[in-house]
Amino acid sequence: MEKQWWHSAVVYQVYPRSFCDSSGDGNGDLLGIISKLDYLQTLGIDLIWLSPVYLSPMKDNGYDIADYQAIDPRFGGLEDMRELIAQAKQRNIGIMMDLVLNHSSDQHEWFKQSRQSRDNPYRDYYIWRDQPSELRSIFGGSAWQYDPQTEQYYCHLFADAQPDLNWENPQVAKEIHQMINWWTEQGVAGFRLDVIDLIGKQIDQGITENGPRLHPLLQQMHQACFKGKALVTVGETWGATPELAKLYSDPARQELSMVFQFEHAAIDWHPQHGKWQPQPFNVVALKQVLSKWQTTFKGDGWNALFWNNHDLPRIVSRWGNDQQYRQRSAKLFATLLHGMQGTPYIYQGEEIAMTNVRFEQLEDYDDIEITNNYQEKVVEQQSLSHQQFMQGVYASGRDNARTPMQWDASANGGFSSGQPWLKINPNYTEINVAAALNEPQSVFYHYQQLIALRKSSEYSDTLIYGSYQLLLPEHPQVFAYLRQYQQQRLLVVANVSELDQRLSFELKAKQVILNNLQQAKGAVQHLSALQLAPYQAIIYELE
Ligand code: TEU
Repeated sequence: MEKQWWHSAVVYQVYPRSFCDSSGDGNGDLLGIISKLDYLQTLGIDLIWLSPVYLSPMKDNGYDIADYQAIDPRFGGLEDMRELIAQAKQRNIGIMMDLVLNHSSDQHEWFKQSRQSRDNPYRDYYIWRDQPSELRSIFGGSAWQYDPQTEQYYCHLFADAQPDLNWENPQVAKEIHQMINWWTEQGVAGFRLDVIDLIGKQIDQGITENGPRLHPLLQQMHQACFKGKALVTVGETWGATPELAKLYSDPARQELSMVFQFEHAAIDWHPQHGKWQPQPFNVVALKQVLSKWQTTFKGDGWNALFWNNHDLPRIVSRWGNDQQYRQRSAKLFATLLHGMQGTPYIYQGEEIAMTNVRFEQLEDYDDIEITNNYQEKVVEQQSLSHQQFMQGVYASGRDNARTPMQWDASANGGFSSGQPWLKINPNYTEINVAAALNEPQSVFYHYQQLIALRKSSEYSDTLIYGSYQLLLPEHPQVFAYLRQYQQQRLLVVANVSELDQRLSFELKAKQVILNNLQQAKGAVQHLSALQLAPYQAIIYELE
């Protein structure tokens, strides 16, 4: 396999509205991000994936774009963006822009034109029909919105303020390509492509995901925008199977560097109610899914590794224990992920084990997915009670990830001197960056060590390119796997439970590389009689 610079990269996702507010208006901004670059450099990351900062009415927090080449005034201006790119570059950090190409905002000039008249030159930039189909919006309700001006319906797979672009129209592709190239000229290092598996849709056949035009469109985009440039690209693909992931990320096919697959992220969703009624966490199922992905690519694709993003609940609350074992279980999940093959992504606050939040009132939540689905499931269909739905929000709501970043114990967690756009998690007085930096055993330093191991240690090749083999596949609580590269072998072993474990491996430890418990090294030296405490995770080098 030909090596690529981004094989060894570690990415940090910033959700700009909630990261750091320099202006005091309650919204994070670009100058705020610049002020935290030293912090990110200390962590050791290579790339920042910046969730959207473009001009937006913020119906979906920037995933509704009104102008792809302007910065929303809440976040700053283009000068600030150029400054961020330059300042990051000085610290060897690249910026990945978030490309939302399936839809725009209804406030985008293209859509304003499109809805004017049926013969407007921009009419076919969007998808208009005389009659709605049965298609549902991912945010609840019909995917079709009637527009009285021209007496037709437009398609929106997300909110009605997010009309879907018509990728059947070659002019759309052309404009988008120009826009992407303009961002590349600004010096960005790559792109994350939002719900990219939807752009090949055949709406009249009811095909939305993985439509027949998807890969031809991506190959065309590659030719027009990515080819021959040192860019990294990652697609968001909820429906990806290993076979589909190869179509996107096999270097020979010239599409994307890698994709986010979500099989593990949806593993505990309810068959009918999805994320709103999560089922008990099953370690064996998680091991199966992740191991399948770890062994799927043979130079014909690449994994993107993540537990969290701005759409998912916090991993420490979801599958760890965010009370008694908050730090230890957060380190366990970090160890499991960063021990695997692929490019790891860290979501802001994950590195200090920020937790889910519980607001009593529905009104304290901002997320359109929460409010629209409440309307559909509780008010209209009455398929879930208010209480049931709130439990779902506590477990899975997207705002769990979006509460302001907790920088210190001062008012509003040091996020803003004003009123934050979304309430902060009240636990900021204890869980914050300042506290983590002051404590040598904190989750932050565990992430820092994992990144350093991957990037600049004698184990780098094994962590990045080594083969993967799952051990104890049926064990209900222990997740253990081997990584091997040439003569070097590593064992990652983690007790994903609150029980003590006794294990016996026919393997010989050379040394302990990382342990999330402070212990004399001899205490865990013998793999033939290994005792693991609750949520203990260790990386060994083997003989
Ligand atoms: O997310 C895609 C998406 O489908 C999510 O809404 C996800 O399915 C949902 O959280 C599961 O219940 C992307 C962005 O990451 C998200 O923030 C946007 O809201 C969405 O696209 C629309 O642009």
